[in-house]
Amino acid sequence: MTATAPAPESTDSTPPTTHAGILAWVEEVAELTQPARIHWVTGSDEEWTELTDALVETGTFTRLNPELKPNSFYGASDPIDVARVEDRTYICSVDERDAGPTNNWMAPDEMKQLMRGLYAGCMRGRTMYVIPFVMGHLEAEQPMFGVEITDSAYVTVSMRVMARLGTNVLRRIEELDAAGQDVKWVPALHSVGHPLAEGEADVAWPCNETKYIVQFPEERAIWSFGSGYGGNALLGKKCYALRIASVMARDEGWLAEHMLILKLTSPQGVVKYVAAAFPSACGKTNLAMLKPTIPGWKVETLGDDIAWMRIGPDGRLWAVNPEYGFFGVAPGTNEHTNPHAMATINKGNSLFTNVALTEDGDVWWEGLENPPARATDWKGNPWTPESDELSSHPNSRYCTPIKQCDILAAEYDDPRGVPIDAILFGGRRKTTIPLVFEARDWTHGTFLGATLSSETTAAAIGAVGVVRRDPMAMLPFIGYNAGDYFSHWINIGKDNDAAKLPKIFYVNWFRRDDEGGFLWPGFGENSRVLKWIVERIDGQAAAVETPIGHVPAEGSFDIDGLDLTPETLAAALAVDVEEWKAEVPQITEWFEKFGDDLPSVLWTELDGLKARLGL
Ligand code: GTP
Ligand code: SPV
Ligand code: MN
Repeated sequence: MTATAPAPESTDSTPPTTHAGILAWVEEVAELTQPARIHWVTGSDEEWTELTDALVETGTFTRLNPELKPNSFYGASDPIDVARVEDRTYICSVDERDAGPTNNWMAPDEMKQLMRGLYAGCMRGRTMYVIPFVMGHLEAEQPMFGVEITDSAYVTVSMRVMARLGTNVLRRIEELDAAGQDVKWVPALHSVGHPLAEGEADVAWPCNETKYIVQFPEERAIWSFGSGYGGNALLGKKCYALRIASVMARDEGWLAEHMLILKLTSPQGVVKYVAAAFPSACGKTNLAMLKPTIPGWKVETLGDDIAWMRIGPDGRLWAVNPEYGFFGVAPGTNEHTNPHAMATINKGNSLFTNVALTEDGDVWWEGLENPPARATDWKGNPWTPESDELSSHPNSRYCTPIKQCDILAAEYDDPRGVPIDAILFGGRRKTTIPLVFEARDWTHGTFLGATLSSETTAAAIGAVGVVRRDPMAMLPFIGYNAGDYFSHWINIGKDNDAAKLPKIFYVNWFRRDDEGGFLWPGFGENSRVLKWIVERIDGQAAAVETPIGHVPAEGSFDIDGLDLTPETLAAALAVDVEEWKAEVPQITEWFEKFGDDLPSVLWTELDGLKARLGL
């Protein structure tokens, strides 16, 4: 228990805007939630300092050693608030069918009534922060505005890392409004659900056992209650940029996807742009910042989690990253696996949650070099390398500005984005799925995406290591009927020139040998997979046709200088017909969930696979 948070000095109840819609909403929320004060977030450095100082004072944050991690902070959550809560996440469309069959649903009015009950007085004793933000560029043709209201200073400073926000966003909204444009902005309401009675001391990580993460797709509104964790609370990220944006994308003919974006330059100077969808904690951040092991190849980063993709005037698919920071999985990150992420966070200005705190005021996690002799683990207990418990939660995270990334591609600042040459789907599978193979065409690629499977991870509450279908790595993020989502993907292929669309590939870094070890070394060596993909696109690399798609032909895949036997590579690339035959009933069962909403071409694709497998 620590002292009640002091009011930051810039807190001022005089609203710094005349925008009627925003003012009315802020007033309505304040009326309902009864905050002690209202703070309109400016996004200034002074404000960051005030807020982080206050968070240190309340015990939420510990300031890290400025010589090691300048302007950086450590925090530990309540152990009941460590990941996304998929079973508490709802798509409250007017019609239940529009949420089905993969989302939780409740009628919007019913949900609102229930949540108004939870929100009533929920900000008592707290500051209500009003955060004007934009996902993507402020200079975009149609800027994607939002306003998040939160009663968490932790969420406010995390939002400042992850999204473009503050006074200039508010000014732009007002400008466009004054110019008579119908400016759309997504109202996003968040509360940790932990009001403070008069004189009651705050806790380091306020939250509530009851949690709701709710999207209203028709209204384009977000209501979140009870959690301070990333994807549940930084509402610009999964709630807006994926769940709500996927609905906008359906209506407007574009794609909002759970994908990294990278730029790859060959030794000959040929540039390709790659987007890749892997489920949560399955390797997007690591691939996005990959340091190639093969000579002469270069990777630059554009995004590590979300891609918004639109068909450009040239008929190609152009992608932008709507985010402004990385919210990355800490465990496993080190100088070998992800040196660029290490360099990014070591520049400072970063927030660390649920990792271990060392005695010299640094952070540590499993997989990082040089374990400290002693540390405080994420639960606040003394920890040594001999301890039985993990020092860090498996879903512990760093939150760091993307602008600090030393390999950020210059195109990151271009509101038009980059034209995508290849889309990769991938998951975490011990068996069955080869290291890499190529789809036969866009529709087959959509089939591969729609049937993507992966073992569950610690990024969401629930069992870990269970194989589930995670279509396009979007299972927890599709904001509408998933059958319609598949149709939308199919239509993108139908309505556009196939020759100009990206080629689709499927990868699996996680296949195991009989002893349980990874068959493929992964990380920087994944550049070899990217090389094969680029050479396929340019018609240079040979492939063999198999029942599932095109797999590297012998000799076409570069393992020069890699300590890997041809037999191991063959095992990593193998298409085992028996394993695939076992996959078919699972795909059938998955497709049956969708009833008539499944585009029939996906059944046709499955029939084709069965025929090729001899079923
Ligand atoms: P979210 O932020 O949850 O969306 O996750 P992500 O897809 O960005 O995953 P990330 O890159 O953070 O990787 C998650 C875990 O997978 C980390 O512990 C990595 O060390 C591990 N990982 C990433 N790439 C590879 C790889 O090529 N091989 C192996 N074996 N592990 C990997
Ligand atoms: C994920 O779970 O896919 C993440 C982390 O990227 S969160 O922002 O919490 O969703
Ligand atoms: Mn993610």
